[in-house]
Amino acid sequence: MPKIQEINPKEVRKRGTIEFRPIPLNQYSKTLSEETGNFSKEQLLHIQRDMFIIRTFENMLNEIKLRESYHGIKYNHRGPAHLSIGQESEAVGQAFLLGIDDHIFGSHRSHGEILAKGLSAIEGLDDQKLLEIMKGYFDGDCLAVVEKDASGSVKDLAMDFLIYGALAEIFARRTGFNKGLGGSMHAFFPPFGIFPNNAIVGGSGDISVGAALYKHINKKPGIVICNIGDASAGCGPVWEALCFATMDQFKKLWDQSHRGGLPLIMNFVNNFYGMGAQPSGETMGFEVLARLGAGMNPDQMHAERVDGFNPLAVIDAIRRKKEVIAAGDGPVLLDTITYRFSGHSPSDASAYRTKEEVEMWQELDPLKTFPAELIKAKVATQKEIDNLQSHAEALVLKAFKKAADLEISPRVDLKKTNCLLDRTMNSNQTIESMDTQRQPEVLMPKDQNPRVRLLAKRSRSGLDENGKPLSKQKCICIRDALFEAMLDAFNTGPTLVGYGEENRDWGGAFAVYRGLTEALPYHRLFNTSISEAAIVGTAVGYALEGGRVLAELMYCDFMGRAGDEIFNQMAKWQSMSGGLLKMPIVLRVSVGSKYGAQHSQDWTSMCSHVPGLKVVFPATPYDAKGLMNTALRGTDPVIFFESQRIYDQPEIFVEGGVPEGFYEVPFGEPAIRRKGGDLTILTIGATLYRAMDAAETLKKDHGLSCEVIDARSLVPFNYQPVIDSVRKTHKILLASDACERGSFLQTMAAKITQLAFNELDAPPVVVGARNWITPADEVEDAFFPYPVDIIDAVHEYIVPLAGYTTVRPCDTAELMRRSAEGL
Ligand SMILES: Cc1ncc(C[n+]2csc(CCOP(=O)(O)OP(=O)(O)O)c2C)c(N)n1
Ligand SMILES: [Mg+2]
Repeated sequence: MPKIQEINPKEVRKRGTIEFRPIPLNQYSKTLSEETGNFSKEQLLHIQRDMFIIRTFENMLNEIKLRESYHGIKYNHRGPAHLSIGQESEAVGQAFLLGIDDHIFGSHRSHGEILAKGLSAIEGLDDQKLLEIMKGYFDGDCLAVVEKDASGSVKDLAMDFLIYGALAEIFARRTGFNKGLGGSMHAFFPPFGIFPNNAIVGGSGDISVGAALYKHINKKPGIVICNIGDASAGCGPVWEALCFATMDQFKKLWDQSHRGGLPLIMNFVNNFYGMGAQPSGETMGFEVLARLGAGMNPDQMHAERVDGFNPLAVIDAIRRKKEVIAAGDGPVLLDTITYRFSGHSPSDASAYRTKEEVEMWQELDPLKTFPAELIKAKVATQKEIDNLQSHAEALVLKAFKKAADLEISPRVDLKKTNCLLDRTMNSNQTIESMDTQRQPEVLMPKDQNPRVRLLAKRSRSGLDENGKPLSKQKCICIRDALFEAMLDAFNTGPTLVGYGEENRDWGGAFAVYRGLTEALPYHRLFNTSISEAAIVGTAVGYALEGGRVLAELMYCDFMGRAGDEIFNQMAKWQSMSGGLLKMPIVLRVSVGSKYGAQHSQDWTSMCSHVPGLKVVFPATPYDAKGLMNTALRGTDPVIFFESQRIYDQPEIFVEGGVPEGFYEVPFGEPAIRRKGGDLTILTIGATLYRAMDAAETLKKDHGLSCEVIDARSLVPFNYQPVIDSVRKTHKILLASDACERGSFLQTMAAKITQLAFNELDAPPVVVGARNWITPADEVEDAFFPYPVDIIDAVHEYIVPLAGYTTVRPCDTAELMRRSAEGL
């Protein structure tokens, strides 16, 4: 809570009521004839043309899914096709006023939005810009296919390009918009302002907020529209997105030049159904979706319901909402009603609705009513309408013929070494500043920062000149090392923003951010709502737009709240874009201690399991700073694990301690912390220090010389130094604080066995935490691996220690019992 805003009991205890304003429903009432003065004939015909193109495109996919043939050409499309037949006017109306700086994010049902936005972009761009975009996109791969038999204008070519690029993507072709790696539910094309569509219901909710945040903070032109379905209103992350998007601070606390609401339209594409369930009337209680805006902020998010069956009503709404946003009063919420005539997917038996209901809506089908209006208003003749229809059919057929042909549109070859997915799972770049045109905004030079001044008095090493440990209070420790790296990055990259819970004022729950509040304006470091999903989801949107984020989830255990955002969004968009997009997000998570079962688990294995994330876990101040420096200059999503047990750990391994200046520790390289020849101990995270103690005891009491290796990084990981060590010791034990079952150590143990089987005298042995909940701090030594557990395991499984008796039962019978009982 910022001190400048006091909570006055007199105010908050006052009697009163909240007044809500009426929420407008379908207020647009003009006829097309009344609008003819506001639109040119050409514009009105383009609206009709675009609706025909989308309908024809979707009908073609429907034919293929149902009959495996279109215009006599056989084709089996194995992937999904969630069609938007019936919803065309909504998409076309929305796109009408948008330029390429206006970015749309969508759902599994976004083919129509892609085409509508693309067609609108083509209309708005000049030939030179269009050619530049098409030639520059994936080296002109997609253009090359459509260019071959092009006749007509550049805009005609661009329309072929758009329809073919989208279809080739749906058919998983290398020439598609995302190299075929996105597919029907994820296709997108950023140069036209078409941003990722999402197969996770409501997935675009928080991502769009992050995109709008990027525009707001970095003063980029345009607005963001989040197109999500009515059923997504039941998704937690969508609520979190609404909370995050409407935070008071944007309008109350951020400095004048950044004050104002986010440039965002949360547009619920309301077709009144999920797959088959009805949000209004069955699965939600809002009755009218637009009501949701009422609770979010005093502006009620300017919510209203709009008739999406009338493209002109949608255009009118977008025009008015753009004005609200331009005045700094965003975000806004639209409940745009529409109806899908097609099933949810082609396998839909329509068991959940009546034929009569579908027919009622079909009577109002905009593809019949709009042309009738055009004719009635004497804007077009029947012949002109028919020509538009045949033009749409010719365009779609032409694109289909090319996209269905494997010679013309091959698939990516994923079977060769260093294939496209090998190359796009990570972007592996180092980019210091994501925007070289601008200087980072900071409130004071680094050397005047109060924490920097305090740290200047501390020892950079944890050891004195005689190698004796110094008092921790006198040394730079892990939390300080992290702070130094972050401060440096905030002074280097202008787009870098840091946020999470209690990051500002409080200084971060573990004092890592202390000193940053003074150094950074609100729009670069801020507290968020307790919305873990939105913290990560907005970071994804911010990064997709071209920025860099340092996000924090206070405890590792809270990752569960942001599961989709971490595992499906942050991890996957780089490769799902065919390598087009980057995801420079550093997500800090700390493994807790002392706070019991829901605050102390190490979930490194989950993160390492999901392809697309880099995962590091420093255990020393030198590495904390060096790895954070690397992470904050990289272009890949990094889960940056920290351990609360060692935030106050000084540097005891690296001579000279933590360097004052900038340096990087490369990802993937384990560090040897103690040399030895009899046994290798490989650790992850804070367990390092207990392994060092165990190594000392093994040497002193049993004459066993241990080589201790600190993994530092889980993904990527270079096994070479470990294999080299095993070649010497022929034995290895692996230890970490993660629960033993399914721990990443098991993967490492299996890999080491596979890579160095002939070198091993004993099986690699994993010592992790027990497969229990984490008990209270007072008894947690029964849970986490301690030196005694390491020594017991050495004795029991690797090399019998003369005169030693196992302290805690861990023999094979005990391990078999645990496993049989699920422990
Ligand atoms: C998180 C999640 N839950 C469930 C699904 C399965 N699913 C796909 S679409 C859908 C219904 C979505 O309805 P709505 O958001 O209204 O969009 P519409 O399909 O009507 O366009 C469901 C349940 C999913 N893809 N993601
Ligand atoms: Mg729906």
